[in-house]
Amino acid sequence: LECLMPPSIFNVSQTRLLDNEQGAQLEPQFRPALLVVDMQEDFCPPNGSLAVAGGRSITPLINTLLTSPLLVLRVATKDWHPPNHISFASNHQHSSPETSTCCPESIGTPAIPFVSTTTIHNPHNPSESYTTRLWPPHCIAGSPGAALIPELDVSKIDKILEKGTDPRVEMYSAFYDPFVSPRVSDSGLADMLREAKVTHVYVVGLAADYCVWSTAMDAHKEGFETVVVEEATRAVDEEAWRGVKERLVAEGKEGGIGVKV
Ligand code: VGL
Ligand code: ZN
Repeated sequence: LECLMPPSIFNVSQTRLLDNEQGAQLEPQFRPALLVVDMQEDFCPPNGSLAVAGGRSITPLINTLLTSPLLVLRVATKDWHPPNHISFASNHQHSSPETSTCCPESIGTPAIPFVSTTTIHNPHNPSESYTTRLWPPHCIAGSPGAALIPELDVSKIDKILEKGTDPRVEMYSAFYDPFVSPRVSDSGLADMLREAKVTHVYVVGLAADYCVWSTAMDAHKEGFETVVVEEATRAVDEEAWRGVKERLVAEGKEGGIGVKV
């Protein structure tokens, strides 16, 4: 079983566990958590409205990682949007010529899968804004597409967090939305990790170039040593993943905290 563990988790944890057993430290120095991001039907072939190629194929590895006795916390996230969510192209019919071809009236399969972008303003502070990509409707709260895929061993999960529940903001990260002054949505994940005295955060799931990346950046920002287990992720766009991966690694170097991929 251990040989199946990616070296990034297996090697580090072996060393740290030994330190702890020798009682060298009063406070354990290696308390890893696993974050399983958005392993939902809508992100998986064959029927997902925003299917990521190979999305289902990483589940056996994730299930193996979930059995690691070293983990002090195992958290799964669900993208969980209301039907009027700001990230749905169908909710921006008039925002650009392209979007008008997408789902004219209600939720449905868009004529073209990925259309355009929109600028989102902080509802509490209109001067703060960001431009974000629009998507086909996906992970509508309570719908079959929002369900975790049945292959995932949810019996091992300690806590399931829903994110993206506020219709007014995009929220790729499992921690919070991109606004800072003030923040609009916070899942409480950072507090949960600190309460469990987590030191290391391992991120797996979908999609590498959006929610996994964004979650890893925030985990690092919150002071956790952060590792994306690349074998246990898949990207919407391989090219985009290569780009953001560089930023992850650079971030790790700058802060002196390892963001290993
Ligand atoms: C995601 C696009 C839109 C993700 C979520 O889970 O990576 N991507 N919403
Ligand atoms: Zn989403």
